[in-house]
Amino acid sequence: MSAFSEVKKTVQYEGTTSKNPLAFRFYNPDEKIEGKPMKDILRFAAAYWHTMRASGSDQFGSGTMLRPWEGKDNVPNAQKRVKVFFEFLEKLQIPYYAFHDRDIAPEGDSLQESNNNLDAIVKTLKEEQKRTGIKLLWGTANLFGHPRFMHGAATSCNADIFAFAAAQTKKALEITHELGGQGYTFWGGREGYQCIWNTDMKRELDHLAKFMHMAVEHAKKIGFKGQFYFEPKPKEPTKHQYDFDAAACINFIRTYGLEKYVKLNIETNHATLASHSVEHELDYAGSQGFLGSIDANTGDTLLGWDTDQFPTNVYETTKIMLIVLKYGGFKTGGLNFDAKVRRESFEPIDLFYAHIGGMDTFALGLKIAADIRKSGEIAQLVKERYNSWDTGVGKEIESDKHNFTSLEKYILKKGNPDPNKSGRQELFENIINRYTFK
Ligand code: XLS
Ligand code: NI
Ligand code: NI
Repeated sequence: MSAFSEVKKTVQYEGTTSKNPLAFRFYNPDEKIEGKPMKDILRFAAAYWHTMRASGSDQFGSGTMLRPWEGKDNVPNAQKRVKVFFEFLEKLQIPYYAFHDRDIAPEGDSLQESNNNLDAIVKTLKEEQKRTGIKLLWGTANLFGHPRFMHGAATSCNADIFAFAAAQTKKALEITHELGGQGYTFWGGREGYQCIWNTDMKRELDHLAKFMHMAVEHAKKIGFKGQFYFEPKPKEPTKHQYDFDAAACINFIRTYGLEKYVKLNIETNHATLASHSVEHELDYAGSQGFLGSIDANTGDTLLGWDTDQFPTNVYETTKIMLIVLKYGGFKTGGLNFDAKVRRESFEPIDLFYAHIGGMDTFALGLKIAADIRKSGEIAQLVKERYNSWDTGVGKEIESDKHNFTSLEKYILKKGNPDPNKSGRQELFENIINRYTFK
């Protein structure tokens, strides 16, 4: 039985002249870019929570999605859903997926019951992974949906909630490990606050760190060698989230001695909510050695919340791929489509169009990025901009041969420095356009 009978065969690369809406025009999985198959650079993943569980509801109305395979919210239906998901992944040639514990299996009346439900679903996931070769990019726990987490999970004012979250995360780590997951993600959920009057911030931050250390310790205990990620997001659902942006997360990770274990999972829409661009967040994380994985989506410039749309902006994917390549590519991470179709795009086929668009936009961005890197034109201009650091006093400063006194002496002797060079921003932009529109 097929859930997507409209999609007769696996979506294939047909090249730029194709008008087939169920074909890739740029994503050619085995085509080599910089000596590596495209699929191994991009490492696409689909998000279980959006692709299988997003209902299309918003603050003003209930769900709209037409999902003929859905039935009661029970284990047999959840098992059926897993099979539908894998049919979807296979038909799109998506090699990885990511999930929250509560997306894949229904929450029971007790933790024990929830864990039993998870075990049943993990069995099916394992079978499907084996059948298809599709892998788990990362797992995570939903520590925000249930009312018990209204004050947060690891940062709750209630110690029992911390304990519950720890127990839930223990299981989520164990199933991620059992499924061969390559990573485990922490996203703040409700780890933040609304009102400073009732909040002991220092205590909450200490607790969050304690929680992550417990996760690291448990991972060691069970032999989980995957990468931990911390996912920055500035607001939503709380007003002040502790994982505001890359800089705040890295500061937290270092302050609490987690730098050996935790890298970042950067999401485009979260970057823009923090008034950054995703390229800023990625380059910052990369420069500090914390670039782990990417939640690939995009926001809407006119809407100030996490709209989680599919990426369609080639400039953006070019910038992203330039930075990913600059820092040596993904190790355990990948491009996880943390994105959902619009409320109005309610038919199953829209899930295909959405992912095809996202995959093609990234494949094209990758190709352009590789062209830009190959010619070295931009790199050369950047190098020239900084060439005062390659010789003379610049080189000496970089090699620690100076201090304030010696630099005072140098500049008193030299006199006023020569005028600066032009930044040539417009020229850079024109060159990028030349590579983008050929
Ligand atoms: C929500 C986050 C979430 C994480 C996983 O805004 O993006 O989906 O990626 O918990
Ligand atoms: Ni995300
Ligand atoms: Ni998000």
